[in-house]
Amino acid sequence: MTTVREASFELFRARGMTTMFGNPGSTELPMLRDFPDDFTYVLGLQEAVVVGMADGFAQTSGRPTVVNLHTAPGVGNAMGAIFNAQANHSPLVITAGQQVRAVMTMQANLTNRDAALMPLPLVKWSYEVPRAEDVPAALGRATHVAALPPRGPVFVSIPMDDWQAEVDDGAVGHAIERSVTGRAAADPERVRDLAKRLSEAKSPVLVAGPDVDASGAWEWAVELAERQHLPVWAIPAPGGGRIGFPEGHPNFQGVLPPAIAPLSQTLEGHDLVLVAGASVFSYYPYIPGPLLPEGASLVAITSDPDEAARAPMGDAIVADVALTLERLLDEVGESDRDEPPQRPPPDEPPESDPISGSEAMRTLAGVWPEDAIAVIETPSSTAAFRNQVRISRPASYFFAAGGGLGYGLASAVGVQLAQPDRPVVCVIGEGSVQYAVSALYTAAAYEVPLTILVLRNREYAILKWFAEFEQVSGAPGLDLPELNTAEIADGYGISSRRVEGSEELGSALSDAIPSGKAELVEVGVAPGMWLM
Ligand SMILES: Cc1ncc(C[n+]2csc(CCOP(=O)(O)OP(=O)(O)O)c2C)c(N)n1
Repeated sequence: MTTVREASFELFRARGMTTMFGNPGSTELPMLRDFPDDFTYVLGLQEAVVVGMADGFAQTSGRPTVVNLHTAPGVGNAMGAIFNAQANHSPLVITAGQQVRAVMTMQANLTNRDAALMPLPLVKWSYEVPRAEDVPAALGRATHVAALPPRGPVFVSIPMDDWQAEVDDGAVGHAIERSVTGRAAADPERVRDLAKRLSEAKSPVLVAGPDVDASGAWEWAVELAERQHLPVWAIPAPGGGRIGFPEGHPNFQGVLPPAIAPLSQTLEGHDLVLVAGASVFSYYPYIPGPLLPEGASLVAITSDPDEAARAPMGDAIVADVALTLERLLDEVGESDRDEPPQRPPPDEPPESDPISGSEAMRTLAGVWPEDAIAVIETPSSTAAFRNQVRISRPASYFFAAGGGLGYGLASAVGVQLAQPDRPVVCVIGEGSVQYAVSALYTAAAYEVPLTILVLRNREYAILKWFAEFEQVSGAPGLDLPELNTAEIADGYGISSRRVEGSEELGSALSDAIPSGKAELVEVGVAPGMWLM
């Protein structure tokens, strides 16, 4: 007879889910007993790190990824990271241990009371299995729900005595064999309408979002822009977990500002705004104004019905972005509109001591390997990174669309684990490092060859910018005078160095990126916001 544990691992194995991220407790040990040799357990030392690593791994591998957390406190620690995973559309199958069934009603120590309520509303589905033998079916269902569009995290609470129970082999066989696919094609009539609107528009513009990349629509977006002579903008940076269009491409114009009034001002002169693979829009801060420029209409293509429904303006087509753009290309020919204007190359930032965030990003751009992947959590230098480095390959940029710090360092470890042959560079503020600092342990222990570039500006720079914007004076807690991240990294077993100036920075990065091991480079930068 087969046990719940054997059947569950068989199900994971059949779906290629053999890398699991976790932090164990006593309630999880029965799941981990005799851990199969063909599985990898990646230990994170705190649950926000566990989920962040799994998020990067799931997005990069494209597969649902198993996470195992320690009953209520483990889930509690993970909540901020689960929030990010939801915003990132990251397919995580999150499991947590639970007390044995016999003592749950008396609420013995470690019982997760109302376990399925706890991660709501951040997960797509949350469940505690009614009978032990149903665990494999619940995990099967969880995997399908996580992977169906819009992808996202799901949660299953599993009492610790369930793993030894025996299953119905026939039923489990069906659960393991099932395939469920969710790439929906758009209504052909709507696609023809859109093609007509696009061809007839005088000055259409394409706005590319993260799901272009996640759905594999990158080449279709490029083809559409080239054929229709479309200028292309990226959605506002805070909501953009991935890049949907090559930022060094001649049609690319830049990153849209994140607030209502300046965003519509930027699109002025366009009569049709085509948004692909994004919500419309993830605005912040609030600067009221018209949602669209005078005379413009908008159409969004998204695989997420909720994104479509909640948009404050425009029409939407709910369907797979890649399939829809591919079909749209069948309907549109070469345009005779003028080619869009070309964005100038990035400015050379003025010299300063310490260097500006822009100069640090320019130095990074100078040593950037063509196939490198960026994981970004450097609030005051994100705009400078986008402008200076101009990532132009798919699946090469990851950012917390939810805005919760702690994603960057953790996710970078997961991205590198899923892509061992591509260089991964995490660019991160010294404040942000602290939210997931123990990811350094996993990077060292699992020999993850990640490069971490820490920008040390001795403050929460972006919050000082917000304080000015919100006309808040006298707020405490915005300075970080002496945080030595390089020494902290040493404590976790990561080789590190502190540098000053672009020359030292360039040479440190040139050593670290191809070194084949985890290295941290900390550079001093001037306080402030760096937009160029
Ligand atoms: C979990 C979480 N807590 C707090 C914040 C608020 N927050 C946004 S940016 C920021 C400062 C980050 O500092 P640092 O990484 O040094 O970057 P800098 O702004 O200096 O570039 C903080 C605290 C957040 N986004 N997420």
